[in-house]
Amino acid sequence: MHHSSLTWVLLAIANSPVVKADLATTIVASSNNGVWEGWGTSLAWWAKAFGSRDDLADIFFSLKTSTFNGQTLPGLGLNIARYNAGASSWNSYNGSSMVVSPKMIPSRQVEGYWKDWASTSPSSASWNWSADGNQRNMLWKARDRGATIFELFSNSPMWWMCVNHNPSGSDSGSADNLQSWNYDSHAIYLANIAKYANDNWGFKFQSVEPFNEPVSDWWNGQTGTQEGCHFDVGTQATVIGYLRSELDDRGLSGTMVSASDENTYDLAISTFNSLGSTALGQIGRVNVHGYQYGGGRRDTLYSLVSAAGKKLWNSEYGESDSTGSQLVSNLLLDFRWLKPTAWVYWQVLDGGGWGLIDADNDALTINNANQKYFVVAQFTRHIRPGMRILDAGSDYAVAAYDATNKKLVIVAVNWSSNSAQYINFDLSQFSVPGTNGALVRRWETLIGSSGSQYAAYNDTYLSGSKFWSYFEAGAVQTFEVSGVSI
Ligand SMILES: *C1O[C@H](CO)[C@@H](O)[C@H](O)[C@H]1NC(C)=O
Ligand SMILES: *[C@@H]1O[C@H](CO)[C@@H](O)[C@H](O)[C@H]1NC(C)=O
Ligand SMILES: *[C@@H]1O[C@H](CO)[C@@H](O)[C@H](O)[C@H]1NC(C)=O
Ligand SMILES: *[C@@H]1O[C@H](CO)[C@@H](O)[C@H](O)[C@H]1NC(C)=O
Repeated sequence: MHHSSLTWVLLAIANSPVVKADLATTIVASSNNGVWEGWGTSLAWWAKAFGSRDDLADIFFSLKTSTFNGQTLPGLGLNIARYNAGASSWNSYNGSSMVVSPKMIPSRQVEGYWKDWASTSPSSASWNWSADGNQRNMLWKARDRGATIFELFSNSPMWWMCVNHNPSGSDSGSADNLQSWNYDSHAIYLANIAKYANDNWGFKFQSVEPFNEPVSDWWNGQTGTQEGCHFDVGTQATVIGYLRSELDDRGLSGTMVSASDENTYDLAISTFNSLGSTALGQIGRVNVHGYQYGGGRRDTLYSLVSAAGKKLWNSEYGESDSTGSQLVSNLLLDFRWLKPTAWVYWQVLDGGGWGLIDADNDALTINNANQKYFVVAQFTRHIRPGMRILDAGSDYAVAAYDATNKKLVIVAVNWSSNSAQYINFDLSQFSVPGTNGALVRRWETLIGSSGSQYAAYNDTYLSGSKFWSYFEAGAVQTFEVSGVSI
């Protein structure tokens, strides 16, 4: 810091009527927590339900403002779409047909492309490229609005590859459900989809993820409500090898294999440590889910993955807190300790507080946006692909730098449930910390069930190399400072 804290307090007093409990935040200009690849959502269920809707595509994948159900919704500008290769089909072959869990939720059955094992050739009658039209439509709508990164992922192999023919998991939940004669079939399935997309769908999948929370034991064909499959780590390693070869054989050596989408940071660490050097060498990126919330060793996972020279994504995050509080807390922990280069929400449309917009994917009804929607907008509309993520030295803020436009973005929150305060931002470590007196644009959303929803203000100015803002309790604020050089 260039200024003493006394100077600081005097400055703050001179510029604001009341100053209490100030928090000083120094943005670490020399830090580099990675080049941001973007924000995304998995398609799967909500896109199967609503894949034909242009209005929803605008809301999630563009930056334009829409009116939806009487609400003004700033577009989230998501640029990553994860497409779910289905595991279900309703045909019979050689006397076999799909076994369905008694608890299966219909909106979570995703139709797959490979109907039977008669032929691996994608042009044979064993393959139906018309399957799953809705989810694919949303993929194209995302692309048409500027999404640039696509991942193909699997929740379960096709039903007929599974031991019990049930794509919700083995009968015990904890046993591998992919039959050993189908280890390569699962890889062929995904590689054929990636190749077909490359040749016919007008885009390339950047990566293919063959698993979803594979070491977890809740993928149970008797009780499952969705598609899922357990894979022991040794089986994961084998399938990763097949997938790498099948992609290469189709001229897709530039398509990454990502793994393993484990449920928690700690499970991702143990899988990473057990996969073995061959499989690790075949993975381009580690995907992890954020369901450990405030727990787990994000820092250890980051160290392991970065030391291995691989990328790291939080490829799936979700919870039922519609207020946005949990989301902001966990996202800021991710920025500080996990240092992912992309962050992907699970289902942007869903019920029970899980969706950014409340919806029922079975009844096909859509209600209002949750406050969580606007909280997400505070991040996704400002921290954009290509920016360098900077350390703000705290769990209540993150910063990002756009070198092309010399723009600094800061997103910060005050967690206090019953009191407000000023938070100060010190840019003195930048070689040019903006221009004294210049406007700092600001946006605000209140965590909770009501209050500001991405309200914009032009009322904040740089004072030397600092600025400050009053934070109501639960306020999430985004700032953009122009003319900044590192
Ligand atoms: C939020 O405000 C309260 C009360 O002024 C303060 O004690 C707390 O440290 C603040 N927390 C953050 C993370 O800004
Ligand atoms: C069809 O099922 C029979 C009896 O289970 C089996 O012997 C045969 O190998 C199967 N054929 C194919 C193509 O799977
Ligand atoms: C392919 O899938 C579409 C969509 O579900 C379905 O309408 C069609 O009947 C299927 N065709 C074949 C040959 O299975
Ligand atoms: C703030 O100023 C910018 C130009 O610097 C303008 O584009 C924007 O609309 C203004 N926002 C508000 C809320 O007045």
